[in-house]
Amino acid sequence: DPYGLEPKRHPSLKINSQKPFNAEPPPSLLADSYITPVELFYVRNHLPVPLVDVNEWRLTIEVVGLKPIELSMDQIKKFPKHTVTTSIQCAGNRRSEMSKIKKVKGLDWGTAAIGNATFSGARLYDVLKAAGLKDDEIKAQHVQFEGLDTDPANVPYAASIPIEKAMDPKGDVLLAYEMNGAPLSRDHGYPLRAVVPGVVGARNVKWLGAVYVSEEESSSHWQQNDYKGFSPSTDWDTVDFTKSPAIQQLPVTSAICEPSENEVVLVKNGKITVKGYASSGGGNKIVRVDVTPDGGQTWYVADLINPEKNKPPHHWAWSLWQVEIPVRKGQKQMELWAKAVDSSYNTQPESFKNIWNLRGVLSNAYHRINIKLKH
Ligand code: MTE
Ligand code: MO
Repeated sequence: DPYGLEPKRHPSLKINSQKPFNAEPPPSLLADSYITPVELFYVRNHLPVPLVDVNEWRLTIEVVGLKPIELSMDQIKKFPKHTVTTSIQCAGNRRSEMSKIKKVKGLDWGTAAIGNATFSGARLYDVLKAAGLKDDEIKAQHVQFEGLDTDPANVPYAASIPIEKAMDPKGDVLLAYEMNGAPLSRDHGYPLRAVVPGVVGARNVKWLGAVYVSEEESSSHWQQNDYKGFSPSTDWDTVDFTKSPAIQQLPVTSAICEPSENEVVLVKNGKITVKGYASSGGGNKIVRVDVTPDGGQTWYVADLINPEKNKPPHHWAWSLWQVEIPVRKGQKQMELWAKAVDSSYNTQPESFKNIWNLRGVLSNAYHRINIKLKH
């Protein structure tokens, strides 16, 4: 069984698939801390978790036109240690809401395939410079990351990012060996993973074995034939994956984490408290979250929790938010909607209908929940 060596997981995680392991925390726990604890951080594995002996392990780095080099963990740790707090979100986060409109193909994620953590490691920028990459090398267009996790045909997980992101001195792309101050856990990429702030989870390759600076994007299934958006009218008979670009930066999203769908909420002083998260891609910051209890007749502006100092377009962390919503005397139920606005004034679409796509990615419409009220 290739899944015989999987690590132990936290019992609070809600499992979407056991082999490969895919799980997300309860939303109420997610909204409890700005920094998501490692054991509650969603896990998205496509393949078995590799068992890596760090003493044997080496990272191969191959810059187009140059001889490949190999680095040990000790050598990677000799580069200046850089620390970044960033959210990481799966392209399929909130897919289950989109699939209610019409079925989509993919894991049935709720609202918690996202987390916010502090990662430390070497800057990819520093390592690639040391490997001989020149700023004006025109053949250097993409940076491919290859994992050590492999399918039965021995094909590894892999993905790539554009060179513009990799070589942006303020892009904060890391070869990370620590998460929240401790060595990476096995599920989150031990001993080394790519952390690409502002970019979809799929490019944050875990269990790194090799980095290739190349003229071409990664040729992997996950870069070419998955993680792309399409029109609502595109179906599995007509889809042509060469026609859409690979997802890199995710659009703005938000979710209500507390209360949860169908929860009975106790009204205090004529009000209830509503909490959640909001996040945007490409280094955009969340500037506002609006919540309505009456189908958009009245919007209440939430308080944002966001200690990050980095300014857009280099702002990487999510925002948590909280707002008090007034309740009418005797009101028995409420439908809450939330939407976020980012620093480019992008906001979320009102419904899933016109953003529906066959893979259920980019599922960022207003989050809506129904609750019951107890006075
Ligand atoms: N890297 C490898 N090697 N194998 C994988 O299956 N999954 C990707 C990415 N990196 C994956 C990977 C996807 S789709 C996501 S959303 C993130 O890892 C999830 O990171 P996490 O499990 O640390 O939350
Ligand atoms: Mo993902």
